[in-house]
Amino acid sequence: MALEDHPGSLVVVTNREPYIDEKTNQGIRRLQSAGGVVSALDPLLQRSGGAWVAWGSGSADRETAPRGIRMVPPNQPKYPLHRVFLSPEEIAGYYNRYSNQGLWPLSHMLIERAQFSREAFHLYRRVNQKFARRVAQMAPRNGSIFSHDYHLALFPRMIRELRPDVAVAHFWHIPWPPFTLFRLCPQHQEITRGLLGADILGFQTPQDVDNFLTAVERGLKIPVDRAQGIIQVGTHRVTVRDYPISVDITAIEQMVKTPRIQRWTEGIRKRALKHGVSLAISVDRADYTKGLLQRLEAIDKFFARYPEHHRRITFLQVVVPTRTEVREYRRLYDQFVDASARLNNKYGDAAWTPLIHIRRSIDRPRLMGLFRAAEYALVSSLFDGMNLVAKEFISAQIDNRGVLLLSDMAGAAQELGEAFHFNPLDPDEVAEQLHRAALTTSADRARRIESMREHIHHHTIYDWIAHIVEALDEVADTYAAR
Ligand code: GDG
Repeated sequence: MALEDHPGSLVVVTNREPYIDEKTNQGIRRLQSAGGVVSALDPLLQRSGGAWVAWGSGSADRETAPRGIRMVPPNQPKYPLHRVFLSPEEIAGYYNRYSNQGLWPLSHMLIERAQFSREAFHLYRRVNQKFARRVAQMAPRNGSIFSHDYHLALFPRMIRELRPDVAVAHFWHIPWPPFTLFRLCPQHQEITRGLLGADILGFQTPQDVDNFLTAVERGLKIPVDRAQGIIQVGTHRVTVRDYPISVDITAIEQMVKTPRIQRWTEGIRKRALKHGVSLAISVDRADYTKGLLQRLEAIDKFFARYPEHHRRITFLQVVVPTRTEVREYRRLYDQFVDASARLNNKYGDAAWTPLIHIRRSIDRPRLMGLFRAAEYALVSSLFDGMNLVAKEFISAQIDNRGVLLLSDMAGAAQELGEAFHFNPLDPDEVAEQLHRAALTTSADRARRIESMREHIHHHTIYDWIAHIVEALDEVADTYAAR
């Protein structure tokens, strides 16, 4: 049965909220989260009238949400956003420490960065419990819950205990590490068991599914049916599958075709042409998993080994500072700025800047216009659940002229076989692939881009949602029939 047949039955649960209210000198400013997941789930809830539950992180969030509920979108209210408010201690323990300094680096296999403590876990559990209690109070009878990511790993089990009548799908957006590594998390059993509270458990790639099933078998000693991706925990059945996330390619195509964005793209192209350079773009949050410093090393290698590309290619790096409350993130950003300056001093001259660095976030339509204007995109994550930037770049390439250079370690590499792949820790290989990409014919570029565009057209963010929600609906129906 389709979600449309049960208006109001879906509750989306995420750490980050879709609409944030911030206090400014000019009054309250409303911000909308621009991420791919929000922009796909928000219209769904607007249509089907469900609800969203998330941490109320904005400085004016309490003010604009009497009794913790804000109707959104603010201009045309369609569904309730339930805000879960956290104390500074909870934010530090649940968000900055356990989630971002523990589970995040460990899931990306960067073990020396991972820090765990019982105290942080205690706060992580407490916040997951807060979310579960809140959802338990408001979820409709036999409703469906779609919860997300590593911040809320304990939530599925907690909500199942409180509300056995609801169907739960949980999606894990980041990689799931091999068990030999995952067991380093002191609470690995609780984390795995927490997720097993879901009915549908989604990961980005078959490899992540495989690693998770091993964690269940070896960490919890629960048998799994690998062929079907099914785990039976007592009377509860969990279906584990890969659901690779994607983008709204049609919306991106339309975005880059609007007159405003066409003019912006033309302006960028003209400026590049005037300087005789092609643009190679990278866009990331300033996160160590994105391989920013390794990328600069590879660019250095590229210019050192292939001087014929001097004054021919300019790397444009949009780096958005992120998680700045965590010291390591601030340090990474500073290191990136220093390394960029060194690179520019080494190779640049009055007429040519090898690497231009944009620090601020660019609005989404312009970013897509930039993707269209660029001739290359360089995505060099050390590990990445999927990497939506890679798919957005391909989606924006409506002229079929760009080349995607993509790390083997991004989930997207499994689907985008026509990209130029490389090992992000091998600067020589990245340099060689950049050189190869620069020499490729326009016919070859067009063939590659077209094939990847076709793939994305058949695997959009809406297909992703539909597959998960359909699976969830089936479970909800069996619960309702009980
Ligand atoms: C996690 C997983 C997985 C970036 N700078 C600007 C901007 N962005 C947008 C991009 C893209 C998004 O942010 C980043 O998504 P990614 O997928 O690349 O990476 P994470 O943020 O790490 O996301 C990842 C994802 O969840 C989804 O499951 O793919 O593996 O780590 O959409 O365009 N957007 C705008 N201005 C910027 O300056 N407007």
